[in-house]
Amino acid sequence: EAAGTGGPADATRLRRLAVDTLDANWEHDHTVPSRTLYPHQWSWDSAFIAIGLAQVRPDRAWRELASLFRAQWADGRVPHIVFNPAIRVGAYFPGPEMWRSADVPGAPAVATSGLVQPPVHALAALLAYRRAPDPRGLAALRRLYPALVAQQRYLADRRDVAGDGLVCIVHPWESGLDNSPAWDEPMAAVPAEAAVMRAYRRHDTTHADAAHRPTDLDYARYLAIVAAYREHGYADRDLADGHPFLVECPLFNAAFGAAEHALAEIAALIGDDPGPHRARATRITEALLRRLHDPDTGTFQPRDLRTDRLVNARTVLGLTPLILPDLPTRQADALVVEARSARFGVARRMDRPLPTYDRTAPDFEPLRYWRGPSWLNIGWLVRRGLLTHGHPELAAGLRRSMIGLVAGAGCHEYFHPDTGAGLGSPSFGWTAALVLDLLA
Ligand code: 9YW
Repeated sequence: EAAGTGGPADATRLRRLAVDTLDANWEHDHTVPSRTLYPHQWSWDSAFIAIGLAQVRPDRAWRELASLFRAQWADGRVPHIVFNPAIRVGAYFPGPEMWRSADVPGAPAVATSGLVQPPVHALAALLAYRRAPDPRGLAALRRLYPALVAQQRYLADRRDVAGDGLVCIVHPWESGLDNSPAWDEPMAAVPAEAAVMRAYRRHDTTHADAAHRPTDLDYARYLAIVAAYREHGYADRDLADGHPFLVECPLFNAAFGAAEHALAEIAALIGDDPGPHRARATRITEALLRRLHDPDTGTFQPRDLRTDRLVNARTVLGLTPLILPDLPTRQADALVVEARSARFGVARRMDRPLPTYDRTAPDFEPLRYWRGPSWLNIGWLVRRGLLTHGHPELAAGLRRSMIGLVAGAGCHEYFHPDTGAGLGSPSFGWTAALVLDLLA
């Protein structure tokens, strides 16, 4: 166990650090993930952040979610970035000039991206309410509910490219794990050259070590996919005919299913019918089992719709369907075996943090972003899944390990998966919010 995670004084110190970080990143109606690297509002960041804010600043938790959903498009999509017009043009790349959302009918007045991120917002809203179950919270839930339903409807109606009941992501950024090895196979088929990046100026590599970030070739492909989707008017019609990246992601779809479970509970709280949400949740879990479960490995793998094959890389994405309460015991048990294996090392007493990628893989990279480092949001989801499926001791081990990371290095964006050293942005929103949640 990392030093300094034991006593109540340590917990008080960590809580103070987390609240200070959230306060410092608060920006009129939302929280920036990082003042330097990410000075706008990000979709799934806001969801995780609301969970932590609910404990200390419940009013801000609801404002965080409300401001994000004000930028929802007419088709129901919740954009993955909402640009703050007060931030200097060029402070973040790619900015509004790349997305040109103003040209798209149905986009909001504020500039946004055209992509989405994992829909963890209904779950966040439910958990925020449970932390602060007062009339204001209930009123906020009531206001959010139709927007959360529309978010799910967009994904179900427009993004089921294969017609199999699962959501297809059209860009690695939609997964939230941008450069995960899970995307290497589908990305290799996207035409682009690293040289394209000479025409642009990346900003991430001025705020963070380039060796810890995606490569220029990754970025060239990211931009090629954005351009393809934008030229298509961000319309989701006919994607199967030519869009260069079409993947069904286990985490995205687990979040999609968990959202229906959360919506059922929210519906019951506000006097609406939970039945349709429960039925949809069941269908999503069945589709995940049918389409993304790999019986050979016992884990879940992304499906590349362009080849109709499961991706081979064993990433932490595969463990996240544990958050689904209706995942059958047999498959849940197999995921726990995978989590406890040398690949991920989840244990009652963890000797190292949970990595984002199989640490025994030859291309495991302990410093590079989503290709190895440990991230609090992923640990938080896996811990939730372990609790959901009756593994409180493993969940406690993971919790201790995550708190130890923040105790040792502060509210960093990600952490070295061997040493626990802090990497990326030093004052990161969801790290602060989720450690508060873990300490509650
Ligand atoms: C980028 C804000 C976002 C997260 C993503 C993460 C990163 C943006 O930062 O993407 O420029 O690389 O991958 O999950 O939402 O924190």
